[in-house]
Amino acid sequence: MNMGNIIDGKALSALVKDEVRSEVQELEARFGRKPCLCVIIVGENPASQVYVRNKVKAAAYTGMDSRLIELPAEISEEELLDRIRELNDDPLVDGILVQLPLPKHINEERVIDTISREKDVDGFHPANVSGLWLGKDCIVPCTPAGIMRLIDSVGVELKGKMAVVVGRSNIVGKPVAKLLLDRHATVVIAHSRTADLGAVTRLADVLVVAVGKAGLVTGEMVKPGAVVIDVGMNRNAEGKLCGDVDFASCEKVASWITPVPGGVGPMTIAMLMKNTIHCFLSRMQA
Ligand code: BQF
Repeated sequence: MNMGNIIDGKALSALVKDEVRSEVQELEARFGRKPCLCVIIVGENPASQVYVRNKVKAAAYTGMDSRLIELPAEISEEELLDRIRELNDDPLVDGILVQLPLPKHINEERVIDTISREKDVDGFHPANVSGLWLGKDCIVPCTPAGIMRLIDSVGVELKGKMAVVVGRSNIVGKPVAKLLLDRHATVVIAHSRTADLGAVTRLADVLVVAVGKAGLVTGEMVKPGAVVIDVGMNRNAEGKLCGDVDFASCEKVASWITPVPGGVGPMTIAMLMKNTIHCFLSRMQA
């Protein structure tokens, strides 16, 4: 078996963004305007600032319009909700995203509920969450959608395979488990309290790790030939970006593995562009 192939998320994300770029041109010709993504950041969290910059840059690359709205950390929840409502009512805005996490005095759930579900490019609104779990056509959260594209890029058949997702967040673990289930994988959701995590992860033909703990998964926890997807975004002692998977040891055992950086992260951004197109189209056709 061919071990240790690296799945190039950066290259795949470039393909997806190029696809979006030509879609943007077609949409502009057909509807007389480009899709517009609106990104809201509250406060000055340095990681969040990098992420929103990545999103605005990607939008520019695809040729779509974007707006970056930077709000002070002290803004009241009511004021933020008012800004969102304005954008909900703005016919020139197709996608609205509020960068998480938010300052502690703001209730994230209220914020997410306030974004119009038609403009919810993150797929976090309860209408989209329920749509995903009921198998309806809806916006799929960007990271889970990107993970599925990465898995599909290596041509592995999911039907009948064992998929283990480590992590149970609403943003990654739970939705990616549902997407794997839709593809007829047998899905196990493990997490930080799973007893003998290694015994569970060793069952996986496809292993998705989204916990937020550097080095959580090591080579002896991976089944030989497994596809390993690392969703972690941690900084080590030297300030270097690293995932939840110990790349050096897992790479020797896995058939395919995503690196950090350059794996899931770029695909998250690319799928955000796809979701913006999706929102634009459903609004234009409503
Ligand atoms: C790369 C995110 C945790 C919490 C909130 C490219 C990104 C990251 C890495 C990026 C992430 C992570 C984003 C790389 C957006 C992914 O080259 O490896 C892009 O911008 N991401 C976010 O918006 O919120 C997060 C992780």
